Amino acid sequence: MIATASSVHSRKSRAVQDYTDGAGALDMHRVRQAFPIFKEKVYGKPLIYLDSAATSQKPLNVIDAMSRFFLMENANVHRGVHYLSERATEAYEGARSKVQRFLNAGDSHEIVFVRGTTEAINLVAQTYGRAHLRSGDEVLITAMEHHSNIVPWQMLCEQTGASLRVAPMDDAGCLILDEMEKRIGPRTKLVAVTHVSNALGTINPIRRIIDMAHAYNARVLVDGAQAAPHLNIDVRALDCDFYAISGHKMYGPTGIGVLYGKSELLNAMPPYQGGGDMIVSVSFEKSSYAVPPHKFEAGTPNMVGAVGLAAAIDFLSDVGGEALSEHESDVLTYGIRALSRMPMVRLIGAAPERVGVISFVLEDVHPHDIGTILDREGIAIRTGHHCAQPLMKHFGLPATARVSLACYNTREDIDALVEGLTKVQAVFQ
Ligand code: 7TS
Repeated sequence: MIATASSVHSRKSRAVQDYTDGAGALDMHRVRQAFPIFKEKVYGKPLIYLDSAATSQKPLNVIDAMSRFFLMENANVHRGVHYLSERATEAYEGARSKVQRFLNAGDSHEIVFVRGTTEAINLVAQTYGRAHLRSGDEVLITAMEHHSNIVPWQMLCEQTGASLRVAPMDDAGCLILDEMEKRIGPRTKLVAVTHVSNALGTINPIRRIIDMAHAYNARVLVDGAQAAPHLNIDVRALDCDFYAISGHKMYGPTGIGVLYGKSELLNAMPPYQGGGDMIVSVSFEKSSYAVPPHKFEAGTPNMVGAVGLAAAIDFLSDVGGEALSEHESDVLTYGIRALSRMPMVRLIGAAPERVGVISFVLEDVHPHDIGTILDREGIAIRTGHHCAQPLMKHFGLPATARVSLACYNTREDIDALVEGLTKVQAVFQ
């Protein structure tokens, strides 16, 4: 079946879904109904999904948009003159424009599709980093980074002779900004910092950090993997040089993410991978490269992933704004209070500005056992080091139990968690 003009048109002028009740709050019945997975049972029990920082569940409009692409628009992009190829290109480039608006980037050429945050950071390290860093230069990261914002910089430092410095955090899980500032100077070429900690939920004062770095002409990469599902992101207001996100953590599919980069930086950067679609001309003597973003998108891209990400942005815009942040903050505060009332629970991290995450340990119980027992109750949490081993070391822990929230979680989910943890305590008392 070929997409008709009207089916394509319907993608463009989609019907906005209203997820609020009459009073402007989220209608949780409607929100949860948007996620088919909540009809599933786990060990015969309703699914309580508290692991959205690992990956979020997917709303029906994302699943539908992706299947519609395969059913009606599938062809390779930027290649054919035929109808479907033009449709697919329109869908893919339309998704890029949607991401541009979502991040408030000035130009859609500043939006590079990648596999996810990990690839975005590696891209910057291996292109911008290798072109600009020399022995004696410094890359500054922080003590709360995910491994994907540590290891690429270590690799870059090994390749260039630059050194890696680390800004410390305090025991509440907040960056110590004075100490961070002391580590920024004329040698600093790049600062790479997470917007929101995946292990603690801390929201970092990114704008201040960017100003500190720019005072020394250092470039700043912001890891926005955990910020994108929860916060309004405005790359121009932040004035960040690079911003990285993953589709799958913000209600979109896996295998698609975005690197935002300022035009002048992307223009001057060498390509990341070579291949089709990133060139202007190729001869055996020399090839010339396309302009960004295509210069960084060698090979057939994840077209259906981009379409799914665009649908996820639609979902966030429908559900989002004030109502969503109020709801998420209500469930987070309720959860922190409920867990802090449990005598055996020790909460890890207490940043005043935080979103989405509660990390904790239970006296004398290995986090893995907590996760396993909760699982039998239908409750999904993550346990372990959360790919942030240096952060765990700071707290003197090998692992924590982590509850992470999304728009579909409710106070009832927290009540079920507390009940589950009471059972865990009973086993180990
Ligand atoms: N940065 C942060 C802050 C993250 O939380 C993650 C993934 C990444 C980068 C990497 O993202 P990816 O999409 O490229 O894998 N964080 C987690 C987590 O907390 N649990 O599982 C994955």
